[in-house]
Amino acid sequence: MDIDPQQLREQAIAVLDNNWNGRFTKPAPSLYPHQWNWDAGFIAIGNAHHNLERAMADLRHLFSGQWANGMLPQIVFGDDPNARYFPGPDFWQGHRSAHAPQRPATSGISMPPVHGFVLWRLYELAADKNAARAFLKEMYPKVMALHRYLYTYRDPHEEGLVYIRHPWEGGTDNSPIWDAALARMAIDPDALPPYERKDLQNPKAAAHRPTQQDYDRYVYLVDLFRKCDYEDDAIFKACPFLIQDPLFNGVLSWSNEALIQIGSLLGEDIAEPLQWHELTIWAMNDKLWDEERGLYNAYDLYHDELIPVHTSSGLMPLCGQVPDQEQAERMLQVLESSMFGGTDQSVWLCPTYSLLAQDVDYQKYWRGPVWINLNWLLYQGLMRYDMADMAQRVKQHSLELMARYGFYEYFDPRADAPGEQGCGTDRFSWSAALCIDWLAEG
Ligand code: 9WN
Repeated sequence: MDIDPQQLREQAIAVLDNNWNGRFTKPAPSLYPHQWNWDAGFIAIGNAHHNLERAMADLRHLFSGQWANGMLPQIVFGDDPNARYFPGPDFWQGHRSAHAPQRPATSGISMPPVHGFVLWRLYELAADKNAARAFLKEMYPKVMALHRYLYTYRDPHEEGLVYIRHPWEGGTDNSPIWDAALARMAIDPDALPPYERKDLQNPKAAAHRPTQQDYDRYVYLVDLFRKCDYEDDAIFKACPFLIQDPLFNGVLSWSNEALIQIGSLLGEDIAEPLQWHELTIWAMNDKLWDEERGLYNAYDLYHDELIPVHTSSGLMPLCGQVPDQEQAERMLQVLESSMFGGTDQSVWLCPTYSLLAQDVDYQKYWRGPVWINLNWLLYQGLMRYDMADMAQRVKQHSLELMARYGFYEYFDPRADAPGEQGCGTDRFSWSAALCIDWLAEG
């Protein structure tokens, strides 16, 4: 299909403009009416091409919700009275924490730390380097505080691997990676606080959203965190969901690297990010790398076992240049294989879950569909290893999906799928933003 880059770019900018509410960019017009953490990072990359002020405003707004202990929340709530989202601020009860800001209201968990490499990208793209440098100076301590929080409170054995304690922290809410840990959580649905999902009101998204069993567990965990007043030590002792995720730690590695670059530019002492960087890369290769399967596993810290499922999260450490060249070549083979369908004309790259898995579900959220942000991370990773052919394939598939079907949240990976390929909400901000970034490369 011939893509009209100019037209696609204009459409993408219109999506971002439409989702901008004057203070921050929403991930989507109605399904996600507040500000989300890693979304804000990807959105800033898109805006940086034509509206650096907006990119900076979004990140400033996000960090206005940062907690005093450095934790950067998954959601910073806006104050639109018509916003319908569960769980809202009343459910999170962030005020129970001694660290949460008075305002804005936030959730009490975090998300993959994309902000380091996002800042560096903003700087690279900026025409006005002085303004961009001043912004780096403003943000560097905040991102450092986030990473310090992660290494202090989320790496209990000081291994260099950070754990997440809720599927929403991973950003891949119902990924098969979490299945076993969630299934083993014995919860009594009658003992859960009452709640009403709002996500099912979106008719197109409803069919693909996480199940009721998933939501019961999401809610159970939030309730547990509230009961612990969001104290990390107490949560670590009580929480049955503690997972070291290769996507999260791969992104962390890339951002560590960016903090070294930013710190050097600003003349800061970079000993701390250097140490994080080396340790995390070493630990990922030592503990999470799976030579036989050719990708990185997740590790369940609570049950003390590897989680060997074939999700594309296991390929994401490429973006942080975690594998060496030989490992990266193994990963490329896996991507090319029928698991992810890399050379198969009937597959849109890159499915989030192995197409050979018995329970792959082509339209169910993070259990098979193509997501543009993961494609973008994969593309960046492949480029770092001079795997330009496959990188271009990932890029081309992403652009074509968006040009054909619109800026959807996720896409059915089967090129010959019956019905609609665009899934979830339309006019999804990070799809539009990363489209702009790709188009700018020509
Ligand atoms: C919970 C906003 C977010 C993304 C996540 C995506 C989805 C939320 C939800 O939407 O998660 O955080 O309600 O399903 O899974 O990656 O950041 O776009």
